[in-house]
Amino acid sequence: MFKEGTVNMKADIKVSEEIIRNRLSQMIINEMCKKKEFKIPIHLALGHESIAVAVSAVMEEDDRLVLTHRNIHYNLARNPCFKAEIDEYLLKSEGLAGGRLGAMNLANERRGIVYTSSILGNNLSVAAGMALGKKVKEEDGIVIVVTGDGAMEEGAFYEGVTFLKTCNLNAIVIVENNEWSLATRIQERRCPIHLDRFASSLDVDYVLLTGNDVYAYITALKQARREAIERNAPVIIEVKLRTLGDWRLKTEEYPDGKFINYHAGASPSIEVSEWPLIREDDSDPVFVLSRYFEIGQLRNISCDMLNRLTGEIQ
Ligand SMILES: Cc1ncc(C[n+]2csc(CCOP(=O)(O)OP(=O)(O)O)c2C)c(N)n1
Ligand SMILES: [Mg+2]
Repeated sequence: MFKEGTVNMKADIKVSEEIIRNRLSQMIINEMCKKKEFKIPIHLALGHESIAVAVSAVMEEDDRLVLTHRNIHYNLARNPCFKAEIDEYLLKSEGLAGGRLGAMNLANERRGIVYTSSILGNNLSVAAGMALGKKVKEEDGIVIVVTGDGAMEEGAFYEGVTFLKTCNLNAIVIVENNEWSLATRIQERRCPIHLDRFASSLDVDYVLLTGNDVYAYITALKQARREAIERNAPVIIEVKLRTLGDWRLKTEEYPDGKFINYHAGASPSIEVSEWPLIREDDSDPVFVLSRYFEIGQLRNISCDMLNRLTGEIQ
C-alpha cells in the first residue's frame, strides 16, 4: 500500500507529470492494439518509463540518442505531440516520420533521436561511429545509446564499447535489463554476463540503476554524462527493470495459467484508467512517484492528462 507522509516537496512535479503522460499514452496505444488498429508490431515499455523520462530530462541540445526496437518510452518522452506518434504507428503521412518508419525503427532527429534500429546490436556500431564523428568535428554533446539484455549478447555490443573506449569517445551505453529476450529468461538462454566486470576489464565506468526512482535516475545520469565528457570515455549504465503487461494463458496443460512475458502487441492484462498504476511496488515507476507527491495530487494530474491525451487524438 502507499505510504502517505513521505512526500519530498523539492522534486519537480513536471517530471512526475511526464511519467504519467508516458504511461497513459502507452495504455491508450495498448487499447488500440487490442482493437487491432495497427498493422505493425508495437513494443510497449510499461515499467520502463523512469529511465526514458530521466534520459530525456538530462539531454542537452547537442546530445544524440540512438534507440532499439523497444523505443516507445523514449519517443514519447522526447515528443510532446501524441497525435504525431499515433499517426506514425498508423503509417499516415501526418505521422512523426511521415508514416515511413513505423514503430521499431522510429527516430525523431529534430528531438535528438537520430537513429533507431530493429536489428539487435546494430545501434551500438552506429552510435560508436557517431561518437567518433562528434570527436573529429569537435562537436559538443554526447551520444546515448540504449539496448537490452538480449541485444547485448550480440558481438556488436562488445565491439562498440571497446571501440568507444579505445578511441577515447564519450558516450553513455544504457542496458535495459528486463531479464527477457522474446520468450526466454536469461537463466534459460545463456550464462550470466557480469556487465560490471566486463566494464572494469576495459577500465570503463559502470553504474547500476534499480528501483525506478526517476529523480534518482536524473541525478545519476547527470553525473554519468559529466564524467563521460570530462574523461572522454564511455560509461555503461545497467538498468534493472520489469516489463509490465505479462499475462497468464489458460490451457488444459496449464489450468492455472502459463506465464506469458510481455514482448510486443497488445497486453490483455492492462487497461487504461484515470489512475494508471499497474503494480504496488518499485517495479512500477508510477508507484514510486508516491514517495514524492501526495496520491490525491498525482491522481488529479493523471485524470486531467487522460482527458488531454484522448482529446489530442480525437
Ligand atoms: C540481430 C537480431 N537477431 C534477432 C532479432 C529478433 N529479436 C527481436 S527482439 C528480440 C529480443 C530482444 O531482447 P532485448 O534486447 O533484451 O530487448 P527486450 O525486448 O527485452 O526489451 C529478438 C531476439 C533481431 N531483431 N535482430
Ligand atoms: Mg530484454
